[in-house]
Amino acid sequence: MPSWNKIREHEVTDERWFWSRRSVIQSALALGLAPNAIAADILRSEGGQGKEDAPSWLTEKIKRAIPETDPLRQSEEPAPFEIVSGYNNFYEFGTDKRDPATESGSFEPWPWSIQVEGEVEKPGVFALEDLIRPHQIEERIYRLRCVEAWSMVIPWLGIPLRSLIDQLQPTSQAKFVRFETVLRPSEMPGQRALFPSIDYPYVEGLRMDEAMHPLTFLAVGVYGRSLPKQNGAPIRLVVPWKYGFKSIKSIAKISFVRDQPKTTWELSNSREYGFYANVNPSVDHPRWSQASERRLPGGFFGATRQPTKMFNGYAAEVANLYQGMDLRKFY
Ligand SMILES: Nc1nc2c(c(=O)[nH]1)N[C@H]1C(S)=C(S)[C@@H](COP(=O)(O)O)O[C@H]1N2
Ligand SMILES: [Mo]
Repeated sequence: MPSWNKIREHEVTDERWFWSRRSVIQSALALGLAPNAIAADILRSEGGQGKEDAPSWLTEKIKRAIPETDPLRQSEEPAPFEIVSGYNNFYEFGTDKRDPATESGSFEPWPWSIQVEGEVEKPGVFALEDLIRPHQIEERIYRLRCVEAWSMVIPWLGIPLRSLIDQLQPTSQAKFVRFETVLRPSEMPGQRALFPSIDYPYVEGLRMDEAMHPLTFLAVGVYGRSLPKQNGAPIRLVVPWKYGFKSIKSIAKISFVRDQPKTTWELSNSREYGFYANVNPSVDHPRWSQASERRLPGGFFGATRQPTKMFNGYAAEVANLYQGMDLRKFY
């Protein structure tokens, strides 16, 4: 299939760019240093790209985060910080994997507020601090599987979405949660594009039971620090059993709604991208197979291809959410 090859070539080029630019990491990996040590090194050398912008209430809270408690997840090897923050999809800053890191300089995530509306007891505009401060920050080491058939392991910091939903108290009429990314064309070059590949603001959504699932996470940090802009500063969703596009970045609005929201990728091409977007090796994308994935960063000879697991390996936790549903129809 021609487009599959095209995507692979494109991504291989990206990887080569990484490895040439980042000899530091290469040698660190060769020496067998832990990813955390590598991340610390990069933070020292780069000043952390926006790290200083995060207010102290958050950086202090992040320091007190509970480390990942699940032994299975602890045993997963996260991608180095440089890959996590240098190989991104964030179309608001451009469509190349490097763009989110290099084109997000004008984006100012602080101060941040979120509008909460719809079927909820506590609507209003909240300072991010009022939504995060009441909750304990924890670490979650999750696999992220992009619909483009690459994946990486990322050590997020944040709170279960469920904790925030409990705080906001949706009414019994709320059946779905709808999320919207900030719309700031003056700070986001991708939103100024003459012929944008998707419509803005970026919209995502979850069924209420998916939103309340204990794995569903709101990240405010990664690798022991606040979120870099390219990863969705200051707050983004992480739904580890769904394709990465569900994990919406830089959330500015949360709506509790009765009807299933229309989401960005669905609107752009509903034949290729569905609302559910559960990782599923037996339901192929119309233009490529989803049976396997390239795990980044891989070794010197490129990323290793490995079989994709049902629900991205989280089937034991989430399969019951979809009992009786035809996952070919509800892709
Ligand atoms: N607002 C917004 N959120 C987004 C995207 C985007 O383009 N815009 N890309 C999605 C896709 S396709 C993926 S794979 C993940 C990537 O997250 P990461 O760059 O932090 O690894 O973010 C998702 N969230
Ligand atoms: Mo993705």
